[in-house]
Amino acid sequence: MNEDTSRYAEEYLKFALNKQPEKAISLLEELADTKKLSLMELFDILTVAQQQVSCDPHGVITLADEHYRTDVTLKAIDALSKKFPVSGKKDNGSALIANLIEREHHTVGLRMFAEILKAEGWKVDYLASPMNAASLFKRMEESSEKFDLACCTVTMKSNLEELKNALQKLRANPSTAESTIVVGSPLFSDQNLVDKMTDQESGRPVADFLAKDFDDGLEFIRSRKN
Ligand code: B12
Repeated sequence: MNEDTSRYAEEYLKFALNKQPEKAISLLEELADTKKLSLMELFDILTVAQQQVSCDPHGVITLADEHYRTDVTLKAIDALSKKFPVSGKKDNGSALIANLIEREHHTVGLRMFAEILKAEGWKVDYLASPMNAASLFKRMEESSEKFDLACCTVTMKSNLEELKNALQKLRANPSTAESTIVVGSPLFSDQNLVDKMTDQESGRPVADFLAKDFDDGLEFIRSRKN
């Protein structure tokens, strides 16, 4: 993380903490206009800020505060995405961006990555609300759409086993059987956890790529298109 990213994240968070969402969002919009920051750079600022929304040395932050700040971030993602139109970009294919784990409520990373892919020219089907994976697979079967790419996320260590099961089902589903599968998670900075993401019977990785951050994921996806 560079110095500017952490400084802007601090400024953004100060507004979000003081319940001034308009100022928080304008700050980022101005950075896009005046400093010509890219969508990825702006999302890096939001990521750093978001990772601190529950830091509380005095023990006074409530769950309501955490939800409020996350809500400001979701509004900021919306506002910034509108500033980066997709028109003129090549058509990369169709991508399913889904949360496969019902007990996984951390979805901000997935939301940002959906916008990054749209800006790259992907047609995105975004289903990030925590839901029963069986409902998602049923919906996919009914739509009979075939996805070129499927991306999902996980944050809680305790959800890794469930994710492995869900990914096996994703591989078996006609809509995603041929898809490139990418899973993003802060947990994948830990190589031990990456190593655990293999199918025990076949010994093969459960996804085509495990990304520790957006850059990592996007680089892999771009490399598959070239
Ligand atoms: C906001 C937040 C919440 C919100 C989530 C709201 C929402 N709509 O997402 C709420 C309040 C619901 C919540 C609840 C809980 N949370 Co919480 N939460 C956070 C917090 C503060 C920020 C998470 C976030 O939004 N990050 C912003 C995103 C953009 O960052 P990111 O996910 O790290 O994404 C980066 C990479 O991982 C990767 N990436 C992520 N997804 C994807 C997807 C793709 C495709 C790609 C390519 C890349 C990618 O790229 C991103 C950028 O480089 C973190 C603190 C932290 N330090 O992370 C705790 C944290 C994640 N929560 C934690 C915990 C423990 C909980 C609760 C159990 C608390 C409780 N006692 O109830 C519950 C569990 C809820 C559940 N069942 O899932 C722990 C997780 C520990 C762990 N890993 O097991 C953390 C780390 C806090 C802590 N320090 O203990 N939480």
